[in-house]
Amino acid sequence: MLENITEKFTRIFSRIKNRGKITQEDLESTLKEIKFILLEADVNYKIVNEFVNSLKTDLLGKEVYRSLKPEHMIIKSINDKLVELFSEGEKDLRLKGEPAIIALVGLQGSGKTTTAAKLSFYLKQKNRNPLLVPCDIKRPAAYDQLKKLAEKHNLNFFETTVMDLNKRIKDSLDYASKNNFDTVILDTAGRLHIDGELMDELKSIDKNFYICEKLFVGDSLTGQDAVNSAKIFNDTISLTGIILTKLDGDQKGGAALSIVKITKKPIKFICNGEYIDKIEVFYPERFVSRLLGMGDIVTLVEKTENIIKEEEAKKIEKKLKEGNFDFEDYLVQIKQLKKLGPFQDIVKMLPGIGGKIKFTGMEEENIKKVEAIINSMTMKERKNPQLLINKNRVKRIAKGSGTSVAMVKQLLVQHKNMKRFIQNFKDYL
Ligand SMILES: Nc1nc2c(ncn2[C@@H]2O[C@H](COP(=O)(O)OP(=O)(O)OP(=O)(O)O)[C@@H](O)[C@H]2O)c(=O)[nH]1
Ligand SMILES: [Mg+2]
Repeated sequence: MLENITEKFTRIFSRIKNRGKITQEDLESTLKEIKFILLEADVNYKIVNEFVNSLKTDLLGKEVYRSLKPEHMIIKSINDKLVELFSEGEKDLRLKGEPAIIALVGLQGSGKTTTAAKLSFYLKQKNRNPLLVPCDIKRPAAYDQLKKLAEKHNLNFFETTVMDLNKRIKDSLDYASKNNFDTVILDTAGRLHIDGELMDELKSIDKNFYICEKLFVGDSLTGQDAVNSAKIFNDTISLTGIILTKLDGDQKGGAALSIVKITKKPIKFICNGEYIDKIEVFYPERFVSRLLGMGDIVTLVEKTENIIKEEEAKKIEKKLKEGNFDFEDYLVQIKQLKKLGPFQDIVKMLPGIGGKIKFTGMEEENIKKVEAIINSMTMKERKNPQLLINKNRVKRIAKGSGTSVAMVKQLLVQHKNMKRFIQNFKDYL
Protein backbone atom coordinates (compact mmCIF):
# COMPACT_ATOMS: atom_id res chain seq x y z
CA MET A 1 0.00 0.00 0.00
CA LEU A 2 1.15 3.51 -0.81
CA GLU A 3 4.47 2.13 -1.98
CA ASN A 4 4.90 5.10 -4.26
CA ILE A 5 5.11 7.75 -1.58
CA THR A 6 7.04 5.53 0.79
CA GLU A 7 9.72 4.79 -1.75
CA LYS A 8 10.26 8.45 -2.48
CA PHE A 9 10.50 9.40 1.15
CA THR A 10 12.99 6.62 1.67
CA ARG A 11 15.10 8.01 -1.13
CA ILE A 12 15.20 11.51 0.36
CA PHE A 13 16.01 10.20 3.78
CA SER A 14 18.81 8.02 2.53
CA ARG A 15 20.33 11.02 0.79
CA ILE A 16 20.48 13.11 3.93
CA LYS A 17 21.38 10.14 6.04
CA ASN A 18 24.59 10.01 7.96
CA ARG A 19 25.49 13.62 7.47
CA GLY A 20 27.09 14.95 10.58
CA LYS A 21 25.15 18.14 10.43
CA ILE A 22 22.27 19.43 8.39
CA THR A 23 22.73 22.92 7.09
CA GLN A 24 20.02 25.43 6.37
CA GLU A 25 20.47 24.61 2.66
CA ASP A 26 20.06 20.89 3.27
CA LEU A 27 16.90 21.61 5.13
CA GLU A 28 15.53 23.87 2.40
CA SER A 29 16.25 21.33 -0.32
CA THR A 30 14.78 18.49 1.73
CA LEU A 31 11.63 20.48 2.32
CA LYS A 32 11.44 21.24 -1.39
CA GLU A 33 11.66 17.55 -2.21
CA ILE A 34 8.97 16.73 0.32
CA LYS A 35 6.81 19.35 -1.35
CA PHE A 36 7.28 17.64 -4.72
CA ILE A 37 6.43 14.23 -3.37
CA LEU A 38 3.23 15.48 -1.83
CA LEU A 39 2.19 17.40 -4.94
CA GLU A 40 2.92 14.37 -7.08
CA ALA A 41 0.92 12.22 -4.72
CA ASP A 42 -2.05 14.42 -5.47
CA VAL A 43 -2.14 16.47 -2.33
CA ASN A 44 -3.70 19.84 -2.88
CA TYR A 45 -1.03 22.56 -3.30
CA LYS A 46 -2.40 24.81 -0.58
CA ILE A 47 -2.23 21.96 1.87
CA VAL A 48 1.28 21.12 0.74
CA ASN A 49 2.44 24.67 1.34
CA GLU A 50 0.82 24.84 4.72
CA PHE A 51 2.26 21.49 5.70
CA VAL A 52 5.80 22.26 4.56
CA ASN A 53 5.76 25.67 6.26
CA SER A 54 4.66 24.28 9.56
CA LEU A 55 7.27 21.56 9.24
CA LYS A 56 9.91 24.19 8.68
CA THR A 57 8.86 26.20 11.72
CA ASP A 58 8.90 23.05 13.75
CA LEU A 59 12.36 22.05 12.61
CA LEU A 60 13.91 25.48 12.96
CA GLY A 61 12.65 25.75 16.51
CA LYS A 62 13.92 22.34 17.47
CA GLU A 63 16.82 21.78 19.73
CA VAL A 64 19.28 19.50 18.04
CA TYR A 65 20.39 16.94 20.50
CA ARG A 66 23.89 15.66 20.17
CA SER A 67 22.73 12.11 20.58
CA LEU A 68 20.34 12.35 17.63
CA LYS A 69 21.18 12.40 13.97
CA PRO A 70 19.71 15.44 12.24
CA GLU A 71 17.92 13.38 9.60
CA HIS A 72 16.22 11.45 12.35
CA MET A 73 14.87 14.68 13.77
CA ILE A 74 13.48 15.55 10.35
CA ILE A 75 11.80 12.18 9.97
CA LYS A 76 10.30 12.42 13.43
CA SER A 77 8.99 15.91 12.71
CA ILE A 78 7.38 14.83 9.46
CA ASN A 79 5.89 11.86 11.22
CA ASP A 80 4.45 13.96 14.04
CA LYS A 81 3.02 16.57 11.70
CA LEU A 82 1.34 13.93 9.55
CA VAL A 83 -0.09 12.13 12.55
CA GLU A 84 -1.41 15.45 13.85
CA LEU A 85 -3.04 16.11 10.51
CA PHE A 86 -4.70 12.72 10.38
CA SER A 87 -5.88 12.92 13.95
CA GLU A 88 -8.67 15.34 13.09
CA GLY A 89 -11.99 14.77 14.84
CA GLU A 90 -13.48 11.82 16.63
CA LYS A 91 -12.21 8.55 15.24
CA ASP A 92 -14.58 6.03 16.78
CA LEU A 93 -17.96 5.32 15.28
CA ARG A 94 -20.59 7.19 17.23
CA LEU A 95 -23.60 4.94 17.26
CA LYS A 96 -26.49 6.79 18.80
CA GLY A 97 -30.20 6.14 18.49
CA GLU A 98 -32.37 3.07 18.43
CA PRO A 99 -31.57 1.96 15.91
CA ALA A 100 -28.43 3.97 15.14
CA ILE A 101 -28.41 5.07 11.50
CA ILE A 102 -25.28 5.04 9.38
CA ALA A 103 -25.43 6.40 5.83
CA LEU A 104 -22.76 5.71 3.25
CA VAL A 105 -22.55 8.37 0.57
CA GLY A 106 -20.24 9.06 -2.35
CA LEU A 107 -19.80 9.01 -6.09
CA GLN A 108 -20.66 6.07 -8.31
CA GLY A 109 -18.37 3.12 -8.01
CA SER A 110 -16.51 4.48 -4.98
CA GLY A 111 -17.28 1.30 -3.04
CA LYS A 112 -20.40 2.16 -1.02
CA THR A 113 -22.22 -1.14 -1.49
CA THR A 114 -19.12 -3.25 -0.89
CA THR A 115 -18.26 -1.15 2.14
CA ALA A 116 -21.81 -1.36 3.51
CA ALA A 117 -21.47 -5.14 3.57
CA LYS A 118 -17.97 -4.94 5.08
CA LEU A 119 -19.16 -2.54 7.76
CA SER A 120 -22.06 -4.80 8.60
CA PHE A 121 -19.69 -7.73 8.87
CA TYR A 122 -17.34 -5.67 11.08
CA LEU A 123 -20.13 -4.49 13.38
CA LYS A 124 -21.42 -8.03 13.79
CA GLN A 125 -18.00 -9.02 15.05
CA LYS A 126 -18.32 -6.19 17.55
CA ASN A 127 -21.55 -7.76 18.79
CA ARG A 128 -23.91 -5.32 17.16
CA ASN A 129 -26.88 -6.38 15.13
CA PRO A 130 -26.90 -4.40 11.87
CA LEU A 131 -29.46 -4.31 9.06
CA LEU A 132 -28.47 -3.43 5.50
CA VAL A 133 -30.91 -1.13 3.71
CA PRO A 134 -30.69 -0.63 -0.07
CA CYS A 135 -31.27 3.06 -0.81
CA ASP A 136 -30.59 3.25 -4.54
CA ILE A 137 -34.17 3.38 -5.76
CA LYS A 138 -33.43 3.85 -9.43
CA ARG A 139 -31.21 0.92 -10.22
CA PRO A 140 -32.64 -2.53 -9.60
CA ALA A 141 -29.12 -3.93 -10.00
CA ALA A 142 -28.02 -1.95 -6.94
CA TYR A 143 -30.69 -3.65 -4.84
CA ASP A 144 -29.65 -7.09 -6.08
CA GLN A 145 -25.96 -6.43 -5.52
CA LEU A 146 -26.43 -5.63 -1.84
CA LYS A 147 -28.87 -8.50 -1.39
CA LYS A 148 -26.42 -10.98 -2.90
CA LEU A 149 -23.57 -9.75 -0.74
CA ALA A 150 -25.77 -10.05 2.33
CA GLU A 151 -26.79 -13.61 1.44
CA LYS A 152 -23.25 -14.63 0.70
CA HIS A 153 -21.94 -13.46 4.03
CA ASN A 154 -24.95 -14.18 6.15
CA LEU A 155 -25.79 -10.53 6.83
CA ASN A 156 -29.26 -9.12 7.42
CA PHE A 157 -30.88 -7.36 4.48
CA PHE A 158 -34.07 -5.29 4.40
CA GLU A 159 -36.38 -6.58 1.64
CA THR A 160 -38.78 -4.04 0.21
CA THR A 161 -40.67 -2.97 -2.91
CA VAL A 162 -41.41 0.57 -1.72
CA MET A 163 -40.07 3.05 -4.24
CA ASP A 164 -40.22 6.21 -2.14
CA LEU A 165 -36.85 6.62 -0.43
CA ASN A 166 -38.05 8.33 2.75
CA LYS A 167 -40.83 5.79 3.17
CA ARG A 168 -38.40 2.97 2.54
CA ILE A 169 -36.06 4.19 5.25
CA LYS A 170 -38.93 4.78 7.67
CA ASP A 171 -40.14 1.22 7.06
CA SER A 172 -36.65 -0.16 7.63
CA LEU A 173 -36.42 1.66 10.96
CA ASP A 174 -39.76 0.23 12.08
CA TYR A 175 -38.66 -3.20 10.97
CA ALA A 176 -35.35 -2.79 12.82
CA SER A 177 -37.10 -1.75 16.03
CA LYS A 178 -39.47 -4.70 15.87
CA ASN A 179 -36.73 -7.20 15.14
CA ASN A 180 -34.03 -5.99 17.52
CA PHE A 181 -31.64 -4.56 14.98
CA ASP A 182 -29.61 -1.89 16.75
CA THR A 183 -27.99 -0.38 13.64
CA VAL A 184 -29.19 0.29 10.11
CA ILE A 185 -26.75 0.90 7.30
CA LEU A 186 -28.08 2.94 4.40
CA ASP A 187 -26.39 2.13 1.09
CA THR A 188 -27.23 5.27 -0.88
CA ALA A 189 -27.14 5.82 -4.63
CA GLY A 190 -24.04 7.08 -6.40
CA ARG A 191 -23.81 9.31 -9.46
CA LEU A 192 -21.09 9.67 -12.01
CA HIS A 193 -20.95 13.36 -11.18
CA ILE A 194 -22.46 15.24 -8.34
CA ASP A 195 -25.86 16.42 -9.43
CA GLY A 196 -28.65 18.37 -7.84
CA GLU A 197 -31.01 15.42 -7.69
CA LEU A 198 -28.57 13.27 -5.73
CA MET A 199 -27.85 16.06 -3.29
CA ASP A 200 -31.53 16.89 -2.80
CA GLU A 201 -32.21 13.25 -2.07
CA LEU A 202 -29.48 13.19 0.57
CA LYS A 203 -30.55 16.49 2.07
CA SER A 204 -34.07 15.18 2.42
CA ILE A 205 -33.07 12.00 4.26
CA ASP A 206 -30.65 13.99 6.40
CA LYS A 207 -33.52 16.27 7.38
CA ASN A 208 -36.05 13.53 8.02
CA PHE A 209 -33.91 11.13 10.04
CA TYR A 210 -31.30 11.42 12.73
CA ILE A 211 -28.28 9.93 10.99
CA CYS A 212 -25.49 9.60 13.53
CA GLU A 213 -22.78 8.67 11.06
CA LYS A 214 -22.70 10.22 7.59
CA LEU A 215 -19.68 8.60 6.03
CA PHE A 216 -18.21 9.63 2.74
CA VAL A 217 -16.89 6.63 0.86
CA GLY A 218 -13.99 7.87 -1.25
CA ASP A 219 -12.11 5.94 -3.88
CA SER A 220 -8.43 6.63 -3.26
CA LEU A 221 -7.67 5.81 -6.90
CA THR A 222 -9.41 8.95 -8.06
CA GLY A 223 -7.13 11.39 -6.23
CA GLN A 224 -8.26 14.99 -6.46
CA ASP A 225 -11.72 13.96 -7.70
CA ALA A 226 -12.38 12.22 -4.42
CA VAL A 227 -11.23 15.34 -2.60
CA ASN A 228 -13.49 17.68 -4.53
CA SER A 229 -16.54 15.51 -4.17
CA ALA A 230 -15.86 14.98 -0.45
CA LYS A 231 -15.95 18.73 -0.05
CA ILE A 232 -19.29 19.07 -1.83
CA PHE A 233 -20.86 16.22 0.16
CA ASN A 234 -19.52 17.78 3.35
CA ASP A 235 -20.93 21.20 2.47
CA THR A 236 -24.31 19.64 1.73
CA ILE A 237 -24.91 17.21 4.56
CA SER A 238 -22.03 17.86 6.95
CA LEU A 239 -20.28 14.52 6.97
CA THR A 240 -19.17 12.86 10.19
CA GLY A 241 -16.31 10.87 8.71
CA ILE A 242 -14.59 9.27 5.78
CA ILE A 243 -13.97 5.76 4.59
CA LEU A 244 -11.20 5.42 2.04
CA THR A 245 -11.46 2.44 -0.29
CA LYS A 246 -9.15 0.70 -2.70
CA LEU A 247 -6.00 1.40 -0.75
CA ASP A 248 -4.73 -1.95 -1.97
CA GLY A 249 -3.66 -0.75 -5.40
CA ASP A 250 -0.46 1.16 -6.15
CA GLN A 251 -2.38 4.41 -6.12
CA LYS A 252 -1.43 7.82 -4.93
CA GLY A 253 -2.06 8.10 -1.24
CA GLY A 254 -2.21 11.87 -1.21
CA ALA A 255 -5.97 12.01 -1.53
CA ALA A 256 -6.22 10.83 2.04
CA LEU A 257 -4.28 13.83 3.29
CA SER A 258 -6.27 16.30 1.27
CA ILE A 259 -9.67 14.90 2.16
CA VAL A 260 -9.00 15.12 5.86
CA LYS A 261 -7.56 18.58 5.62
CA ILE A 262 -10.33 19.96 3.42
CA THR A 263 -13.33 18.43 5.17
CA LYS A 264 -11.78 18.53 8.65
CA LYS A 265 -13.43 15.17 9.20
CA PRO A 266 -11.67 12.05 10.39
CA ILE A 267 -10.95 8.96 8.36
CA LYS A 268 -12.75 6.23 10.28
CA PHE A 269 -11.97 3.18 8.18
CA ILE A 270 -9.79 2.16 5.30
CA CYS A 271 -10.53 -0.66 2.88
CA ASN A 272 -7.78 -2.47 1.13
CA GLY A 273 -9.38 -5.17 -0.94
CA GLU A 274 -12.65 -6.45 -2.30
CA TYR A 275 -13.17 -9.21 0.19
CA ILE A 276 -15.63 -8.83 3.07
CA ASP A 277 -13.03 -8.52 5.81
CA LYS A 278 -10.86 -6.01 4.00
CA ILE A 279 -11.86 -3.14 6.24
CA GLU A 280 -9.83 -1.79 9.11
CA VAL A 281 -10.14 0.95 11.66
CA PHE A 282 -7.95 3.85 10.67
CA TYR A 283 -5.09 4.55 13.08
CA PRO A 284 -3.17 7.72 12.16
CA GLU A 285 0.08 6.52 13.76
CA ARG A 286 0.07 3.21 11.91
CA PHE A 287 -0.95 4.79 8.62
CA VAL A 288 1.79 7.42 8.76
CA SER A 289 4.33 4.86 9.82
CA ARG A 290 3.49 2.79 6.75
CA LEU A 291 3.40 5.88 4.55
CA LEU A 292 6.86 7.01 5.58
CA GLY A 293 8.23 3.53 5.98
CA MET A 294 10.30 4.93 8.84
CA GLY A 295 8.62 3.43 11.88
CA ASP A 296 11.89 2.26 13.41
CA ILE A 297 13.47 5.67 13.31
CA VAL A 298 10.45 7.32 14.88
CA THR A 299 10.60 4.85 17.75
CA LEU A 300 14.31 5.44 18.08
CA VAL A 301 13.86 9.21 18.29
CA GLU A 302 11.12 8.83 20.87
CA LYS A 303 13.36 6.64 22.95
CA THR A 304 16.26 9.07 22.67
CA GLU A 305 14.03 11.96 23.65
CA ASN A 306 13.03 10.03 26.73
CA ILE A 307 16.65 9.43 27.59
CA ILE A 308 17.33 13.12 27.16
CA LYS A 309 14.45 13.93 29.50
CA GLU A 310 15.92 11.53 32.01
CA GLU A 311 19.32 13.19 31.67
CA GLU A 312 17.71 16.58 32.29
CA ALA A 313 15.92 15.22 35.31
CA LYS A 314 19.21 13.87 36.65
CA LYS A 315 20.87 17.24 36.14
CA ILE A 316 18.14 18.90 38.14
CA GLU A 317 18.39 16.26 40.81
CA LYS A 318 22.10 16.96 41.08
CA LYS A 319 21.46 20.68 41.36
CA LEU A 320 18.89 20.04 44.05
CA LYS A 321 21.37 18.03 46.04
CA GLU A 322 23.99 20.71 45.73
CA GLY A 323 21.51 23.34 46.79
CA ASN A 324 21.77 25.13 43.45
CA PHE A 325 18.19 24.77 42.36
CA ASP A 326 17.35 28.19 40.94
CA PHE A 327 14.27 29.71 39.34
CA GLU A 328 15.37 28.79 35.85
CA ASP A 329 15.31 25.12 36.91
CA TYR A 330 11.93 25.76 38.47
CA LEU A 331 10.62 27.02 35.14
CA VAL A 332 12.00 23.99 33.27
CA GLN A 333 10.18 21.76 35.74
CA ILE A 334 6.92 23.61 35.27
CA LYS A 335 7.23 23.31 31.49
CA GLN A 336 7.91 19.59 31.76
CA LEU A 337 4.93 19.20 34.03
CA LYS A 338 2.69 21.04 31.62
CA LYS A 339 3.74 18.77 28.78
CA LEU A 340 2.41 15.82 30.73
CA GLY A 341 -1.11 17.18 30.76
CA PRO A 342 -3.49 18.69 33.30
CA PHE A 343 -2.06 18.72 36.80
CA GLN A 344 -4.99 16.84 38.30
CA ASP A 345 -4.69 14.01 35.81
CA ILE A 346 -1.01 13.56 36.59
CA VAL A 347 -1.55 13.50 40.32
CA LYS A 348 -4.41 11.05 39.90
CA MET A 349 -2.00 8.65 38.29
CA LEU A 350 0.34 8.64 41.26
CA PRO A 351 -0.14 5.41 43.15
CA GLY A 352 -1.39 5.82 46.67
CA ILE A 353 -1.92 9.56 46.31
CA GLY A 354 -4.35 9.96 43.47
CA GLY A 355 -7.62 9.32 45.24
CA LYS A 356 -6.67 11.09 48.46
CA ILE A 357 -6.13 14.60 47.24
CA LYS A 358 -9.02 17.01 46.89
CA PHE A 359 -8.62 19.54 44.14
CA THR A 360 -9.79 23.08 44.50
CA GLY A 361 -9.26 23.94 40.88
CA MET A 362 -6.66 26.50 41.98
CA GLU A 363 -3.64 24.28 41.36
CA GLU A 364 -3.49 24.97 37.65
CA GLU A 365 -4.08 28.65 38.27
CA ASN A 366 -1.25 28.81 40.82
CA ILE A 367 1.15 27.10 38.48
CA LYS A 368 0.33 29.68 35.85
CA LYS A 369 1.02 32.49 38.31
CA VAL A 370 4.33 31.00 39.39
CA GLU A 371 5.29 30.71 35.75
CA ALA A 372 4.32 34.33 35.10
CA ILE A 373 6.39 35.46 38.09
CA ILE A 374 9.49 33.58 36.97
CA ASN A 375 9.02 34.80 33.41
CA SER A 376 9.09 38.36 34.70
CA MET A 377 12.47 37.84 36.33
CA THR A 378 15.63 38.59 34.40
CA MET A 379 17.86 35.64 33.67
CA LYS A 380 20.33 36.98 36.24
CA GLU A 381 17.63 37.03 38.89
CA ARG A 382 16.50 33.52 38.03
CA LYS A 383 20.00 32.22 38.41
CA ASN A 384 20.69 34.25 41.56
CA PRO A 385 17.57 34.28 43.73
CA GLN A 386 19.43 36.19 46.45
CA LEU A 387 19.15 39.31 44.24
CA LEU A 388 15.50 39.33 45.04
CA ILE A 389 16.07 40.74 48.51
CA ASN A 390 15.82 44.01 46.66
CA LYS A 391 12.30 45.46 47.09
CA ASN A 392 12.28 47.28 43.78
CA ARG A 393 13.03 44.09 41.93
CA VAL A 394 10.17 42.34 43.70
CA LYS A 395 7.81 45.21 42.89
CA ARG A 396 8.83 45.16 39.24
CA ILE A 397 8.30 41.39 39.01
CA ALA A 398 4.90 41.60 40.68
CA LYS A 399 3.82 44.25 38.21
CA GLY A 400 5.27 42.50 35.22
CA SER A 401 3.61 39.21 36.06
CA GLY A 402 0.25 40.71 36.92
CA THR A 403 0.40 39.22 40.41
CA SER A 404 1.14 40.89 43.74
CA VAL A 405 4.20 41.64 45.84
CA ALA A 406 2.82 39.20 48.40
CA MET A 407 2.68 36.41 45.85
CA VAL A 408 6.23 37.00 44.66
CA LYS A 409 7.43 36.99 48.25
CA GLN A 410 5.55 33.80 48.90
CA LEU A 411 7.33 32.15 46.00
CA LEU A 412 10.68 33.33 47.32
CA VAL A 413 9.91 31.88 50.73
CA GLN A 414 8.83 28.61 49.14
CA HIS A 415 12.07 28.46 47.23
CA LYS A 416 14.10 29.12 50.36
CA ASN A 417 12.19 26.49 52.31
CA MET A 418 12.70 24.02 49.56
CA LYS A 419 16.43 24.62 49.58
CA ARG A 420 16.56 24.22 53.34
CA PHE A 421 14.50 21.06 53.17
CA ILE A 422 16.80 19.62 50.54
CA GLN A 423 19.90 20.56 52.49
CA ASN A 424 18.55 18.67 55.48
CA PHE A 425 17.51 15.64 53.58
CA LYS A 426 19.98 15.53 50.77
CA ASP A 427 21.48 12.26 51.91
CA TYR A 428 18.13 10.60 51.58
CA LEU A 429 17.31 11.92 48.11
N1 LIG B 1 -9.54 -3.45 -4.88
C1 LIG B 1 -10.59 -2.98 -4.25
N2 LIG B 1 -11.76 -2.91 -4.86
C2 LIG B 1 -12.83 -2.42 -4.18
C3 LIG B 1 -12.71 -1.96 -2.84
N3 LIG B 1 -13.92 -1.52 -2.45
C4 LIG B 1 -14.75 -1.69 -3.50
N4 LIG B 1 -14.11 -2.23 -4.56
C5 LIG B 1 -14.64 -2.56 -5.90
O1 LIG B 1 -15.08 -1.38 -6.51
C6 LIG B 1 -16.18 -1.64 -7.36
C7 LIG B 1 -17.33 -0.71 -7.03
O2 LIG B 1 -17.79 -1.01 -5.74
P1 LIG B 1 -19.29 -0.77 -5.27
O3 LIG B 1 -19.35 -1.18 -3.86
O4 LIG B 1 -20.26 -1.39 -6.21
O5 LIG B 1 -19.37 0.80 -5.40
P2 LIG B 1 -20.63 1.72 -5.15
O6 LIG B 1 -20.12 2.99 -4.57
O7 LIG B 1 -21.66 1.03 -4.38
O8 LIG B 1 -21.14 1.98 -6.61
P3 LIG B 1 -22.56 2.60 -7.07
O9 LIG B 1 -23.59 1.98 -6.21
O10 LIG B 1 -22.66 2.22 -8.49
O11 LIG B 1 -22.44 4.04 -6.88
C8 LIG B 1 -16.51 -3.10 -7.18
O12 LIG B 1 -15.95 -3.82 -8.21
C9 LIG B 1 -15.85 -3.44 -5.86
O13 LIG B 1 -15.50 -4.80 -5.77
C10 LIG B 1 -11.41 -2.05 -2.22
O14 LIG B 1 -11.19 -1.65 -1.06
N5 LIG B 1 -10.39 -2.55 -2.95
MG1 LIG C 1 -23.67 0.69 -4.82
